Amino acid sequence: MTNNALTNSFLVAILITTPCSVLASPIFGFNLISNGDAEAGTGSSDGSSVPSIPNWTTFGNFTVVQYGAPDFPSISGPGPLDRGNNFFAGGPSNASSSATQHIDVSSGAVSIDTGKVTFDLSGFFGGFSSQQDNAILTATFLDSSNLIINTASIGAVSNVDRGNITGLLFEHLNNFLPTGTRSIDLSLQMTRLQGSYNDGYADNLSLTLSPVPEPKTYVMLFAGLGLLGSMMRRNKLVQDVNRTKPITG
Ligand SMILES: [Ca+2]
Ligand SMILES: [Ca+2]
Repeated sequence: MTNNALTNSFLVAILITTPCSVLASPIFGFNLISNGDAEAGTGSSDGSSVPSIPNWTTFGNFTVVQYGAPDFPSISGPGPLDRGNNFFAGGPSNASSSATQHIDVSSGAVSIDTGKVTFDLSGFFGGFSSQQDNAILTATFLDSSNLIINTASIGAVSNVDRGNITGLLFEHLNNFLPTGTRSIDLSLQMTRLQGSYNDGYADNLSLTLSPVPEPKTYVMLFAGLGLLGSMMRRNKLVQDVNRTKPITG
């Protein structure tokens, strides 16, 4: 390999790795919630049982129910297109139940503390018929001492929002992640306001973190592309000159 080829390879390597190095942390760019779709494990076929739910610590009769169970969201009513088999539900005979999950994001500390990491919290939330039972997902941002920096909540889809139809609607929140965040506590709270069953429902919960690219990253990228382009043109000139050089001797 010639020096020019080596230099070009080096530049290409820089161009490929520079913007991506920002994304190198394993906490960026994918759903950080484990079993956010309630599909790990078997859901209750009628809502009356309370199976254990992988990846979540539950309180009260928080449960997972199969779509299509009688008097619950159906397989084709309002809800996610990719709803799978199950959704989270508040469960039988209780006014308040919840499930929590702790997410360590300390590996992204350097990027997080620049103040240029965004979080995206989303999910489907709903309830039963004209009842006001509801589900709320709260993300609590904690520092290295597990002290609360800030919180963000979505959900609380009302019966009016649903048009008094049993089902789930999409909710979404996007904002900057507080600097100093080292872990995130997630809590899915189900609240019963009518009847005996806690009909707070939720599914397809998602929390993703994304670094906002620095403007200088683009400057470096385009500067690098320009430099690479000029070097390639120069190399082509050299090759052309070599190709047209008269054969001597
Ligand atoms: Ca599901
Ligand atoms: Ca109810």
